[in-house]
Amino acid sequence: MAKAGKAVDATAAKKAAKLPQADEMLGYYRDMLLIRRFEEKAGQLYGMGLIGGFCHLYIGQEAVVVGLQACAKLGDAVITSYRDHGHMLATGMDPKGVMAELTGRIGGYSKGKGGSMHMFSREKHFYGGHGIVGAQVPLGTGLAFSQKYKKTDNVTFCYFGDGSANQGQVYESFNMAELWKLPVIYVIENNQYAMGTSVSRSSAQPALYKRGESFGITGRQVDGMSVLAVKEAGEEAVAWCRAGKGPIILEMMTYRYRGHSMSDPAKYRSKDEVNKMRSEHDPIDQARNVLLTSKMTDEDALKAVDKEVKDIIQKAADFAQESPEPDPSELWTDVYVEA
Ligand SMILES: Cc1ncc(C[n+]2csc(CCOP(=O)(O)OP(=O)(O)O)c2C)c(N)n1
Ligand SMILES: [Mg+2]
Repeated sequence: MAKAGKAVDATAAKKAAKLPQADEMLGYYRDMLLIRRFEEKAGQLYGMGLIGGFCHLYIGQEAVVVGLQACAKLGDAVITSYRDHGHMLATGMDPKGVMAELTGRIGGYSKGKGGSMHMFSREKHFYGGHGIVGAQVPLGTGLAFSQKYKKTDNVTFCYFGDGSANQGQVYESFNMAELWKLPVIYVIENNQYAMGTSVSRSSAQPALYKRGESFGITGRQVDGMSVLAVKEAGEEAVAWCRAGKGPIILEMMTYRYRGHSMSDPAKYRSKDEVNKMRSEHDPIDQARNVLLTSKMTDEDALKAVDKEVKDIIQKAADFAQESPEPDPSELWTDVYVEA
């Protein structure tokens, strides 16, 4: 496997990336933990039959979105696939509204009518949540076009998977984005599988960061299990786009611990492979190690964060079960834009 994470001690982390301030690092730990606990709870509620339809968990990939959101500023846009709960939480969307959407309740972001794959927040500049593989890539490119056309200095983070990187529409988007120098960061979350198909079985050019070469788009391969490595790469990418240099590709080497969706028994990979990633490269454990070995914080402070996160998630789960189902009349609303 290429460059997926290394077990990090504080010295290695210092070499790999400049250490941030203690409160920043603790913030990354907290934000990754929030996503992890949210997803675990969503998995539980799904198992209890409280969530219907599709549900794709982000567990294992938390460092990617948390590290990149740490580089974002107000007005920067985010768009992604169906594996989207982590992105919503990282943009600051309310865990209650996200969880209630999963349970199909009126308190959800799409009033319970969209479910896991179809949530949006104009306020947080989160543009979905897309179930069609690769569909978010031309849409994200369009968001970046709008940012440039309106003369903002915002950027778009357009996330897609290794499997999606083989979609034709990705290359049409690359062409236009480079031609018009659009401020879009194409984030390829290479978790090494597209459903049950590994990158090596499906990709003639498995180094996905090179996929923009024929358009003149620069690409970087990044350890997506290390929030610090992600942040460092993100800062370069954001500065690149804000300076008007056009798009850039970040291939994040990452891993999902759970199946593709809740119905995937994941027979295409061994338990050893998964366990090795979890025990040696886990992004949250790595952040914890950095925090403790560099003495940025202590066990008590981490316990307080764990408790805070647990409470938020429990409240979100309660809200998601108490909020009523949408009234049948809701079938007729939100179909078209209502003036
Ligand atoms: C156009 C299209 N083709 C096929 C599918 C079925 N499908 C859903 S997810 C998926 C795999 C995508 O893998 P990847 O892009 O690596 O994302 P990941 O699930 O690993 O996050 C496929 C083939 C789909 N939703 N849309
Ligand atoms: Mg994948």
